Amino acid sequence: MADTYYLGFDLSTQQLKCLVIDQKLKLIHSETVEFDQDLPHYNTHKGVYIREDGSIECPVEMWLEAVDLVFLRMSKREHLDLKLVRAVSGSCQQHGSVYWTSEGPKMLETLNPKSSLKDLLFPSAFSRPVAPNWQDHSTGEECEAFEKSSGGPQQLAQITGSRAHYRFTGPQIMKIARKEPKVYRNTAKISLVSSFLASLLSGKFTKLEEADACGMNLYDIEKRDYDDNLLCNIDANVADVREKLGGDPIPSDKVEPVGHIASYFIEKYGLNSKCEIYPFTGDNLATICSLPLRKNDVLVSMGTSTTILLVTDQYHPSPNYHLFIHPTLPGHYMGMICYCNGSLARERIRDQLDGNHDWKLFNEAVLSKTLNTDNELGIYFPLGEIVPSVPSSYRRATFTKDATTGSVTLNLVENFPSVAHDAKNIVESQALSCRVRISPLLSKDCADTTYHLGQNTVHFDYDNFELSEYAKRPHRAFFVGGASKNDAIVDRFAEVLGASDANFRLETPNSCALGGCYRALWSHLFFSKQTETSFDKFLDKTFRWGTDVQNLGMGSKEMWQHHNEKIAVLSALEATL
Ligand code: XUL
Repeated sequence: MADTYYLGFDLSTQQLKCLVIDQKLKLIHSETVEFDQDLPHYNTHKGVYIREDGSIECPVEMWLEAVDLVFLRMSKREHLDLKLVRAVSGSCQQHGSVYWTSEGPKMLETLNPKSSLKDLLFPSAFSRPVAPNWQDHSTGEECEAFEKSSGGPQQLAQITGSRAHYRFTGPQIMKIARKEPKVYRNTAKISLVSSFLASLLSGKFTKLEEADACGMNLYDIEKRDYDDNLLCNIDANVADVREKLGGDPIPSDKVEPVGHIASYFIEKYGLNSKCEIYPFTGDNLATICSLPLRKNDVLVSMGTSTTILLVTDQYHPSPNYHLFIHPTLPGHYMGMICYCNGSLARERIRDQLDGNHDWKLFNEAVLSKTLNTDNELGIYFPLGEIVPSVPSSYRRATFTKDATTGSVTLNLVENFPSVAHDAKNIVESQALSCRVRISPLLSKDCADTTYHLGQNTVHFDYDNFELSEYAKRPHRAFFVGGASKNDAIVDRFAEVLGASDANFRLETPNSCALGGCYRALWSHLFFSKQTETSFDKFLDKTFRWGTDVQNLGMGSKEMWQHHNEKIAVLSALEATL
């Protein structure tokens, strides 16, 4: 069978990347345009402008130029025949928004290949030359309005999967409607960055993609419709706001191209007229499409901060994390839990143990069987934390538990007997916090019934559950990011989370763009009826398990049980923050 190619774009903050894979998922080519280096005339710093009033924005013109440049470079690569590309999808920075004039969408349909996207579209296709970036923090008043209009953070999270966030598109559009009324009036259509790029490539205005639309604080996830009450924050003329957003988003369960590649790219760069464009999504959503993640699997990204992405069928929103509709698995959601205190907090303790920043002593403590921390628990937040939502704080405690009632008595202490205790305790409490936050997002049948955790009620964030709620194990855990290379840290995390089926470690340098490639390939096969397999099963089968992941083996079940003992203690200790 002749080779066919699939493109996955990633329009992130600092670069535009395009990966090419073949039908066997083999990487054929990777092309990158770095905004600051390759397009220095825009004078961006790490891809953005930071304004005097603190707003953070990206020049849309730069993105147009980057799209031409990435295609120009690819068209010159000898080994890459762009005629073989059958389908395209991709991932983009979440929450950003692009504002079109009424001429803009029409201009997309008649792009002359003799010119450039920038000269053809800029500035007249856009009512605003810049797009708000996810790092923007200037929408405090608008966020307040969103939470007020829905009844509070919990109610807003219940409707849209998240409480109000500065970066979310609804508050950002509201700010523009209030502070730049002329711009807002001149705006006929609004794209997310993902639907903007899909629009450029398909040569027509493309609706928002449903999963990415969940990052706006506007979309009612359970009703799968915009919430009129929330739209009202932008403008009382709700029908007009809906019209600007292009009507209902493209449902995630509809596998259909948004169109074919625009003739501009066929004539200019030699793409094939049969090449299909599938919906683009947000970068975090594309990351879960780059891995064979099924329901009840979790991805733990261990960087400066710790981020958990998981696939769930439980709609259990919280103001402390995010739920989005899953981009490719109908009836499922992606949970995203972001902790501020990850590596940085651990490194502080490492440096107290070893002035040369060496992990040896820290790791020995983490793995030590003789260092007894059984009746200790610590909380280490050098930075303010999101989960739980508290300012910078430290707590150390020893505890006793009443054998009959299970009630916990804490004894707060200034220090443990040595810093080695902190090393062991920080890794354990970070992992335990992840465990209790993912539990309500796991299916009921993930509960391990071997152990009886007891009926006492414990409190975490906005939840009051019986302890038994926390007897759930994810099916598989995937560890990525800098700290996942540290065996001691990752082993202990795996042990506390207690995945029932497997623990894997992997490197994900291109995950967002790869997610786009896989979505393009699977969508093409599914739409052309070459496969009936669902996305997760397809990826599970085609994924290169032998080469792309390292199996870490199973954590000890006894050790998992051992950590059960500290769940109520963590709840009690968090109550002191
Ligand atoms: C997610 C978020 C960031 C951006 C990065 O909510 O704001 O991860 O998507 O591009």
